[in-house]
Amino acid sequence: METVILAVVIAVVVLGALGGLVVGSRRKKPLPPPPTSVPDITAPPAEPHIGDEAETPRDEARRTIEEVDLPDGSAPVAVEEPPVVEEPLALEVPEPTAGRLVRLRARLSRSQNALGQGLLTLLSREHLDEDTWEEIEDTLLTADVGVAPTQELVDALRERVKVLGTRTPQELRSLLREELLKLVGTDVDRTVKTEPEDRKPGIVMVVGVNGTGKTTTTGKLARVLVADGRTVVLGAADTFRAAAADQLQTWGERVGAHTVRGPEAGDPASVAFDAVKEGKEMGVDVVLIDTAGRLHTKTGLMDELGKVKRVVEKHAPLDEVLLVLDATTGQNGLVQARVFAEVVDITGIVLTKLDGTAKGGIVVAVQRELGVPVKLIGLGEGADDLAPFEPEAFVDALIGD
Ligand SMILES: Nc1nc2c(ncn2[C@@H]2O[C@H](COP(=O)(O)OP(=O)(O)OP(=O)(O)O)[C@@H](O)[C@H]2O)c(=O)[nH]1
Ligand SMILES: [Mg+2]
Repeated sequence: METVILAVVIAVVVLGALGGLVVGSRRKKPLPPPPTSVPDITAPPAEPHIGDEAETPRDEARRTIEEVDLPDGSAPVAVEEPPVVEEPLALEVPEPTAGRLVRLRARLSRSQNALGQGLLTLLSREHLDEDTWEEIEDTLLTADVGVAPTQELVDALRERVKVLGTRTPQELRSLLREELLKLVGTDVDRTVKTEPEDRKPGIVMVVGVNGTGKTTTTGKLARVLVADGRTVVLGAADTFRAAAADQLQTWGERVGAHTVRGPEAGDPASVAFDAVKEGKEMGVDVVLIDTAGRLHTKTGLMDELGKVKRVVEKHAPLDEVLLVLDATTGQNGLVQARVFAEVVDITGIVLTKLDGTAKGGIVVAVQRELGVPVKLIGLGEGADDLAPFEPEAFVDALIGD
């Protein structure tokens, strides 16, 4: 019995010593080297040296603000937080989609005058000499119309102006309007396909490089659909950041659309798959899938996007794959477009941030490049600042009334 007690005592002593060592070695800073000239051997080793324990040990118990006495000596009063009452979110009623482009036209023309008005001014010059035609060409190129379309337009204008002889401003305007419309294209179907004939839900996937406006567009599109009386499920297939799913969910909550999300850093393809599955089970009209932004040059990420599409198509073919392009990036958008189109068969283009650029000509260039129509345009950060692309309203906005 005694030996057991002895053993326990020894163990406690040894452990205590060890613990002290560990804590000590953690806390103590190395002592400054003793001065070489006059070694002070009289100082007791326990006396603190300069720099020793200058700061409060981190693990020392601290007083919280409640424990600190107030200056008048009165004890602090514990403030009780009022219970959080969860109010049901009032659903927003999005604006109808008809006439949106007309409403947002001012946004477009504000920055587009450079193109439309610039061309009109040039065409109205008394002498349309070579220099003027070159300026017209430059105006178009600066607006990102693209080389081939610019050449076509200039050739057509030259021909028609010649035939016209005298030019009234009115004639010039309608001539330019016609030619620009030809370039933009009036006979393509620009409806966003969300209503397959034989099944529900319609499936739309939104893709593009980082920061072009995919999530915003997905949210705005959900509102457009809800405004048109359709039901929507959102798929947060951007699993890179939790904030991305939150962002999408917030858009959904505003109009009562359910968001399907997965674990952070999870497989985007499986989130997209589940979103369509839930959409089917809930019997909604449309499932919109938001994907993570990815650089077209990262092959791994592009492959992943291809996989998302293939996995979703185990349910049904996608009705739309919308490529979101930031209009302010100009010609670089074309390079992106080409690569995305190869990987996921783009069916429509959304040009965002047209409110902040004079490079509206990109509409023409990108359609040419892909042979895919621009279906929607983003004209601001507001929730209803997404408009169906209507060539007439667009061109009218360019050249003004
Ligand atoms: N002015 C303007 N801003 C826009 C438009 N569309 C989107 N934005 C803004 O662009 C920024 C990026 O939008 P997001 O929707 O988060 O872009 P994203 O493509 O989802 O970004 P990642 O998921 O990070 O790749 C936000 O500040 C939007 O408000 C638009 O049409 N006009
Ligand atoms: Mg996003």
